[in-house]
Amino acid sequence: MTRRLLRFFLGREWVVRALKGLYTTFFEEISRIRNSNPDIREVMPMPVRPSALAEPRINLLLPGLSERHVFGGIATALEFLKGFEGTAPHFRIIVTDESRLAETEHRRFPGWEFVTLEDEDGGGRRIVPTEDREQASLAVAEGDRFIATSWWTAHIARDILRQQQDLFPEAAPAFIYLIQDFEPGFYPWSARYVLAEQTYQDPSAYVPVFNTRLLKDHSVRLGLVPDAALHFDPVINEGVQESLCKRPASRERQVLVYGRPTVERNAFPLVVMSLRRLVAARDVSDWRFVSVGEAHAPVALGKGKVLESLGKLSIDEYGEQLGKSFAGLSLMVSPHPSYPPLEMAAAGMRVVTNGYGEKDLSQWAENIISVRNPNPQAIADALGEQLACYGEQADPAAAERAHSPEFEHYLHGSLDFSGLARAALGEMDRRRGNPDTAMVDVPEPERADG
Ligand code: TRH
Repeated sequence: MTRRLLRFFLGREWVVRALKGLYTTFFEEISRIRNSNPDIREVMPMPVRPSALAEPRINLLLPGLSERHVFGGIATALEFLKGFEGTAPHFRIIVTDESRLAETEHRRFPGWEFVTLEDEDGGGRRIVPTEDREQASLAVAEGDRFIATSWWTAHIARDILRQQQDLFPEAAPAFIYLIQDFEPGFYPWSARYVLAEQTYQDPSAYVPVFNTRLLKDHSVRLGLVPDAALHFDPVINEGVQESLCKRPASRERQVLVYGRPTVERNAFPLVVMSLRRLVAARDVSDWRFVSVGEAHAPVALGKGKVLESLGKLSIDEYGEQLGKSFAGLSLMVSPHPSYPPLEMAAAGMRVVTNGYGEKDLSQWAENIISVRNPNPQAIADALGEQLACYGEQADPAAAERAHSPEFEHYLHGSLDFSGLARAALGEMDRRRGNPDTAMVDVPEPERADG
């Protein structure tokens, strides 16, 4: 009720104007309150206590598990964990940024037991939220091995390993680091930037596994890892695939935008500026512009056109939008391709995205147009050219004519992480007692093409 009322008032233009005025007048006071306790909560230490659990256990350190957090990165990390089946009898997911998980979330993980930090340690499959770790400790045994999935979970993994080594000198000397982006790039030069950067700088501390060869190559060029580092290339999300197969595509005059205003790397201002140029320059009166990924207010594009937001959809609803949109615009300022442009291309849409360094997704599929220097005019031009093709019969086989091994693999491959999991664990063992041998002869992972 209070939320609804607040939302109602915040939707009034005069309220927003008044609040902006207040903010400007009291900026110093507000800044004093906001910065009264400078801290980077996500790297808060994880106190450890000894556990007598005898057999090995694989631990996945994940920032969040609630459905609202699950986009591509977390979904991939959960799949990655499945690759470790058979390598240990026990599994644990340590959720670092959530203090509890709602009952509704429990149902999404059948076969897993939800526990708290205070509970007595035990085997099996356990999920433990640890945001409240100031008051309690994590039970760690000699056979615990850890997988970090973001820069701050890498800091936590190092912190845990240091304490584990003190308790059990025979414990594993390194952790596995699933690297899904160049994460210092998520911030301006800052404390978070430098902390994120550090996680790549001591190669003896971790065994990297990169999400995409593109990202690995970027890191090799920066001198962070050797070329022999492990990597995998993604395959289409099973839910998206099912949703696409469920209904025949019927292309409407609709542009689907990946619109996440709070995720800087998705460059929402650039998306909006480009759409405004497009609307100003062309007759798009019979086109609809729809944004998915995160709820935001409708954005005026000029000439009465609006970018409507559908928010974050279920995978099935998202697939439905992919099936009915003619064109897509999805930006990602990073060496990683991100999943949405690939999903749009797999659905047969005409996709405009951006290049970054060596990233050029137009090499992946012929219905992806990668704008090398993404600026509003260049993006508007590229999108306009695609919309002009609407009269032409949409080519249902476009996605089938994948012209790179990566996209072929994305469409038809299967993602079996078991080979990579074994290679990563093998590398950890190899380093035991001799960190200098790190990454010397790790074999290239096998591609699990279908
Ligand atoms: O987790 P993500 O935000 O992306 C991350 C980071 O971008 C990281 O830098 C990248 O390297 C890593 O993924 C691999 O998610 P991303 O790539 O933007 O993928 C979005 C996924 O979310 C997509 O696979 C489908 C799903 N999705 C929904 O469930 N509902 C929706 O409405 C939309 C638009 C997407």
